Amino acid sequence: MFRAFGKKWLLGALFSIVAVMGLLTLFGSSWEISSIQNTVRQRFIAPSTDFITEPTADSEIVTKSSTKFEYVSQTLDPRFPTPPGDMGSGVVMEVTDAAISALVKQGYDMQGLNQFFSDLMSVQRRLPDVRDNWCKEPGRFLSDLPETSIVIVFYNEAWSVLVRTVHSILDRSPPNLVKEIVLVDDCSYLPHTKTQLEEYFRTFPKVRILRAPERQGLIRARLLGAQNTTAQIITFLDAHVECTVGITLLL
Ligand SMILES: [Mn+2]
Repeated sequence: MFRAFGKKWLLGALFSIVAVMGLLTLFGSSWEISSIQNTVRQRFIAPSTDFITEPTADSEIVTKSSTKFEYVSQTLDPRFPTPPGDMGSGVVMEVTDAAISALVKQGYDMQGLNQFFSDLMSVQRRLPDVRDNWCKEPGRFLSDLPETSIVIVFYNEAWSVLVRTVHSILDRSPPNLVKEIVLVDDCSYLPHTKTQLEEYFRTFPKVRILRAPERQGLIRARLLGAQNTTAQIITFLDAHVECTVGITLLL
């Protein structure tokens, strides 16, 4: 009896220590994250729309001794209404239709996010420039940055989320810095990750799709991708991110 109690107590104490350590890690790491990232995250989570500002100019030219890159904000076609999610805004829609709410639920269950709303947004939507002024100052980049191979592992990722990830990289990175994007399929079974994905990116010479022969798990799949890269620098990205000017947003 006493022994059992003692074990439980020990177990409880251990759990408490682990929990406290977990909390410390959580808060510690979030404090360590730069204020820029926090601001970005807050801005994107906050329902307020004050961050949605029109780009001051259609493009910004970054000139360095060996690098010249133009950040282009995609402009909207005035003939059409502003698409949902434009400039990083959230999709606002009251779902009253039973069929739609079933689809929303299905997307949540499958992906853990509102896939239905994601699918409503453009895969090349506009994003605001959320860089801190310090980051925008000239001379922040090295003039001779090396090119990188980007490895993205996906497993049954939603179509719009995965495709938006790739577009955002290609659309907002200096082309000479992105040597290739290696998409590693960790044995997905959703059909859109197969032929449809291959055909979609067939005209994108930098995008390659690598299929793991059997389920690897995230880290092994990343290593598989890494072994199949050609640049000296490898960048690992999740399959559900969106790159905006000078920064990657974790969605
Ligand atoms: Mn992630």
